[in-house]
Amino acid sequence: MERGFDEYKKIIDEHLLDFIPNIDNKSISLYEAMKYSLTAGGKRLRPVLLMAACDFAGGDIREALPYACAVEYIHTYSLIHDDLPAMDNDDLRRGLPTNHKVYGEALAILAGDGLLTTAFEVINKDLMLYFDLPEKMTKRIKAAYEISKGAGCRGMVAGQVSDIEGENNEYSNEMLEYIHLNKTGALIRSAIRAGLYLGNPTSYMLQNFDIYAENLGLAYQIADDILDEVGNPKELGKAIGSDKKKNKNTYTSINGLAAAYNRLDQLTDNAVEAISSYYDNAEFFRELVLKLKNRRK
Ligand code: GRG
Repeated sequence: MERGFDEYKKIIDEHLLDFIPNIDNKSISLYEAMKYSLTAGGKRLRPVLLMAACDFAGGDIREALPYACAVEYIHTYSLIHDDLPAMDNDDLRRGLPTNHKVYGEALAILAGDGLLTTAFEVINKDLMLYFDLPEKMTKRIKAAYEISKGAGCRGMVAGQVSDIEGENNEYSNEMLEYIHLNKTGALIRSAIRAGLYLGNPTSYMLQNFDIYAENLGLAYQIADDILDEVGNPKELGKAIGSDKKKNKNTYTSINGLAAAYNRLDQLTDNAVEAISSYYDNAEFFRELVLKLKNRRK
């Protein structure tokens, strides 16, 4: 596989709005609020992972594009809702005022709803193109299932509920990992599995990448916890210390900063090890997890 992160990201950035359906002019504020958060920047980690996994498994990334964009719609909805006063009540995201600060709470809720439902509209529309091609249809149904499972009440939504309920309660490390694996890890895992299914994965490959994804998801969240303590607000595009202010359970609040760095190293090593049998063929995934360990935003 020869493409790098920036090449996949460029494709996503160029096509992210292409799959948003025409919204009646009478509801144009909905389109504007959805577009505001979609185009506010962002690393595009999940759609890039989906495309890279599809490439890795021998698929055609042009066919993966609607699924990759759908995953970014779901991620963006989750950020809009997470920032709402009823959840984390944040003013800044990706260096810009949060969606509800610009459009008001009601429209921000609806923009999130719009993005979430559009994700599945896009996926279903794509599925309908393959009625007569059962093999391609099967891959797509598996990808669609992975995405809906990761986003839903056995994935991201479940993790978010436990995260919110944990404010002002002290959690065990086991509970904290459950939250991380679901709130942050589930959609990352779904993106990777969906991408693999859109190619031609072996069951061995699916297993190896599950271990990779799980470790990457946990590592990503622990890096986020560390950044919330020691990050640079300018680089992060948001204030630091917000977890502490809300009495949130984080890896650093429970175990301290040094233990968090150790755990991050350990998880990164586990992820690298999970894909080591592919040697240079999995270089993209190895480099990515190492790069994310040292991320500053
Ligand atoms: C509202 C159901 C629901 C879920 C929200 C994603 C999420 C769940 C909450 C965000 C809280 C948070 C800061 C989690 C830490 C890890 C994370 C998901 C960070 C944001 O994702 P990035 O780093 O952001 O991929 P960009 O802006 O690059 O897309």
